Amino acid sequence: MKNKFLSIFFFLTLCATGVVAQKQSQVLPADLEIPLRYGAERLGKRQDAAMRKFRDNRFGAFIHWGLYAIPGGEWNGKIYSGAAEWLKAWAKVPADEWLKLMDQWNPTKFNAKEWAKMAKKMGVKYVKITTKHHEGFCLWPSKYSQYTVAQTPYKKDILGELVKAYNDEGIDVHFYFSVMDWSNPDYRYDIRSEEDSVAFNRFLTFTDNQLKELAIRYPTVKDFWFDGTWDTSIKKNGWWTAHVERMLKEMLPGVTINSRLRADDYGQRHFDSNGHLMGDYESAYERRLPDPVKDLKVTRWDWEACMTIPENQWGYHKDWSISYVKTPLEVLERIVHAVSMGGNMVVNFGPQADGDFRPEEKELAETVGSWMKKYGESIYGCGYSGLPKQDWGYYTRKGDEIYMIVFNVPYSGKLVVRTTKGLQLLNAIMMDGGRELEVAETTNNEYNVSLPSQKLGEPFVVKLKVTEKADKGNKYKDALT
Ligand code: H79
Repeated sequence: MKNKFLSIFFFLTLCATGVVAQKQSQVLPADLEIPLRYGAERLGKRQDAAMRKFRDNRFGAFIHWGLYAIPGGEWNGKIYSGAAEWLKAWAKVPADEWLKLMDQWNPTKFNAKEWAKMAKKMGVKYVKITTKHHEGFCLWPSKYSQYTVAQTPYKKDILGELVKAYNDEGIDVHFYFSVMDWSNPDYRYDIRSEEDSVAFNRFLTFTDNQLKELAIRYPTVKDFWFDGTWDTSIKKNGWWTAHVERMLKEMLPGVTINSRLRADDYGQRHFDSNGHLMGDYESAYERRLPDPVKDLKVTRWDWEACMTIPENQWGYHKDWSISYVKTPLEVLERIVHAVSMGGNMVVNFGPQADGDFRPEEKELAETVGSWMKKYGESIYGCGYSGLPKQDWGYYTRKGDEIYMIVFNVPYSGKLVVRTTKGLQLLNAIMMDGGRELEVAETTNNEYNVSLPSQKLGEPFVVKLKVTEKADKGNKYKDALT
């Protein structure tokens, strides 16, 4: 008993000092949890139809499109190598000067139907669109702001056109929304005075209004992905993030919300002070992925990663030569890596100011799309296999089908499969062409799958049929709950 009180005291001290930040997996026993008004709304994964759809989609595209596409990383003759959508900050451009770029917003080549066709061909099941990035410029005609597409030469509702075009192709639309807004003088980085508090409350009302407006104008939206929520001002107003989650879920039944929106009573973000995930899925894997051997804890919750094609450019940057640019193969490997660990992957595109995509992005969409056409069965609706990763590549799994996505063909031509206790391998076929492969059990629970001898030019997939021996425990089923 004494020990218990000591632990509670110790834990509360850590919370107060902020040491218990992001301790994701350290969930306390229920009787040691500290009471929270604005913590996780729910324990464990959501299992309703909308969440299952979110999860089964697995592969999405991000679109970062805003005024930053016009300068494309260059200001007053100087090229800035930082992220193009942050150029206003790098070049210290005052907000009113930056927002004058609106006079040049006239994407004459923009064609929402073409964008949707490109996404469909690439094989993405959803697209996340920047409705408003940090700069404050809105891709929809918001009645709460003077900085929107309606006040540009182009005038038209770009977001509305995109929602319709993607939905017509059967692609879900998700909204990116930056809470931090450099165009609004009421935004505060911290709350240090009564004046700050009054201004920031006005700002939160403005943000609520914009969010309600988005939900009402575009009711087919499936998800809100919040960004720009890391400032102290927001951490001190965790109640507001819980309110936004509830408000959107009431307005749009089934809508999904990322963890990045959320802060709890103590300003803990993503995971609350008791270690429970807030929002519906974890969204901190930005331009990085969990280690496939060491970080298996991520299979306990839903998560979505996002990545750029260059090192760190989300908005259009005119000079991609300033950083390494991933090849389509490297992009594909990251998609597979995420799915193999039970996550989704979103690949970013930064369209040009004229409304067209740069050639590198078009080519990448084509290459990834033709692979998905052949092997998408191993991605969509698939998740963590429960098997230990092997050097040849990644496993994904859908029920009794396990997919081996092979990136590195071993010199021996034999792929090692180590199953868990009770899992038996029945057969192995090449997904492309359907040829059955020879399978030899070498030791208990270890098999060798022999590959055909011809040289294989691209990552390929071997489909395994497995069965669970009835009397043994099934680790994989636990991973799904
Ligand atoms: O929209 C893309 C990026 O522009 C945005 N998120 C993706 C999807 C993003 N912006 N910044 N970050 C992600 C990382 C945040 C860095 C921060 Fe900081 C560290 C914010 C506060 C501390 C850098 C240093 C920016 C301000 C100070």
